[in-house]
Amino acid sequence: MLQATHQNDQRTEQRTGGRLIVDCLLANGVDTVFCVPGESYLTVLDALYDVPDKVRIIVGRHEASVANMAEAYGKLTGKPGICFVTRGPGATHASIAVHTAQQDSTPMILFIGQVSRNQVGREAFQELDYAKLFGGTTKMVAEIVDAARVPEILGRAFHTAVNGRPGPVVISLPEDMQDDLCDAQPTAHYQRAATAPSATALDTFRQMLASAQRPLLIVGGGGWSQQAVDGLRAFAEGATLPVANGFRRQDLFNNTHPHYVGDIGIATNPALIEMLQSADLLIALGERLGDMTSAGYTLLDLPRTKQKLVQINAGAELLGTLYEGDLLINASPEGFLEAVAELSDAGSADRAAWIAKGRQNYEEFSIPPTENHPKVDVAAIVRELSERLPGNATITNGAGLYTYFVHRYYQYRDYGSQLAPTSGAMGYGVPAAIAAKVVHPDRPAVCFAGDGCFMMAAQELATAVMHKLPIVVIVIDNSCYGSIRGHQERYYPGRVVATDLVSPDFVAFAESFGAYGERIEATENFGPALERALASGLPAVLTFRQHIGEVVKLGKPEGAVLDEAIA
Ligand SMILES: Cc1ncc(C[n+]2csc(CCOP(=O)(O)OP(=O)(O)O)c2C)c(N)n1
Repeated sequence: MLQATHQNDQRTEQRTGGRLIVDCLLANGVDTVFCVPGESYLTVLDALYDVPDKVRIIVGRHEASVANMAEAYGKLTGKPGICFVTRGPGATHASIAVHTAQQDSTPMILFIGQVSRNQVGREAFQELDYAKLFGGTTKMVAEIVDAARVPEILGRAFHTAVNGRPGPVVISLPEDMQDDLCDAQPTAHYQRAATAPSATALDTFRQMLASAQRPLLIVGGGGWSQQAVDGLRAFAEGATLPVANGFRRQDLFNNTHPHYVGDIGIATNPALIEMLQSADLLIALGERLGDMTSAGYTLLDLPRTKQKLVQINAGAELLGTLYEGDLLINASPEGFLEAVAELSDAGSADRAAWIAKGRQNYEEFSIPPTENHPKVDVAAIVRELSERLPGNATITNGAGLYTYFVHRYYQYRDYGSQLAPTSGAMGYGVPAAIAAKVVHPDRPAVCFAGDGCFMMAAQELATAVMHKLPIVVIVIDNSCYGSIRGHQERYYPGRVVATDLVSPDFVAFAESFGAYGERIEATENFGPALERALASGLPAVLTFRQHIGEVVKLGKPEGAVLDEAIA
């Protein structure tokens, strides 16, 4: 390892590569970074030391978590989430979030310390080839071997992360490069390249819209913004369209709006599937209609759907490449919705009835069952939470059977009210809630987690306590990896293996971090417990038991919940 020799050379106004990296971050509007420190990027850390009022550092306990935080930050703000980790072990830990950023189309830049340039290729201590490691999960990987090229490469990183289909970028920072002095100046702030439909495409779209009797607008993907979400609402109202949200993109259209007909993801409402299949026009805006939004590519015919299909995506590589589509439009949600703002079709009586039927089906489906309640009823708790929290609260989750209840019974209202990985990554919810609290300190951030999911990121309670970020975590404790257990019940009855768990006492566990903890013994105790948790001003864990019988029931064929993979 090299000895750090320089700060900056004041006489020549030269800067070290490390300082130039931080100056470029500042020039690109970065005010928050997530990290676990490492000796491979000490010079960058030292440059951050000088800008405490400009850059907030959220230091966490595991690279998977801080990288998930950065990913969630990118999802919430549309700005690249910035994460710093150390070489090999840090990078491999962080890789889960890079994969999520890819699947979720989230702008993110992961910076990784690297061995010195003169050691590359020797399998030096913790050395890794990041181009190979991240080649399949990123939009760009670069190693900066010349400090003078920091501005150029960071400029490319920011533009690559946000433009086209947003996604992750990895930048490797050889340790000695960070100490080199150079004359280069930081780049200007990155720009978003505007994308919009052509006049011809708009014309065709208008005609298709006008002749559709049973259209369905399906929204999803990345690159959304408040402006786009406002535009979506105006468009759906003006053009008389029902709106369905893709898997884990339920916050793009207010679930209480009369045009909202539900989400297509895990255990989709059969009536919505019927609506999808009997539609005569599908408009997929940002949504790539992938594995989870098509029930494993079974809901729509491949490659040609029997419904007319309009695909709108910022990523040209997603157009016509899975489904052929009748009209392909290369535009971001914002660019498309701006262009169609004036385009309205009053709609026929038939279309209003089509929407009303879809809405009624959604409403019936999203009301928790009124009988056969367990003592603590997850569905009722989710619905109560939905009713108690303001629309701008952020609800987060990872993967597990429990997410079925959250997605079905919570009514997401405002943009940014859902942070959930379409990659199906466990351990996402806690760091995502922390990121939500960082971005919106004045809004509640509530994480749902199974006992399995929680324990993949539970150490970040310490991060929440240290940074005074009062998230609420609701742990559904069923002493098993429930979703996998459910699959076993269904496909390998009587052969339960490797899915039982023995978890700690979650209340005592929370308290040991200095967080608030409370156990809920009956459904009706949930509301007051939530109020106490929120009033405590501390990070909080509320937990309750879910009987194994519930899990088994949901796994059985007649339970129907596990018809599709629970991710
Ligand atoms: C990182 C990761 N590891 C493993 C899986 C596979 N997996 C999906 S759900 C699940 C079980 C989740 O258990 P828990 O969090 O307790 O929730 P439950 O299913 O019991 O509601 C597992 C192991 C995954 N999706 N992500």
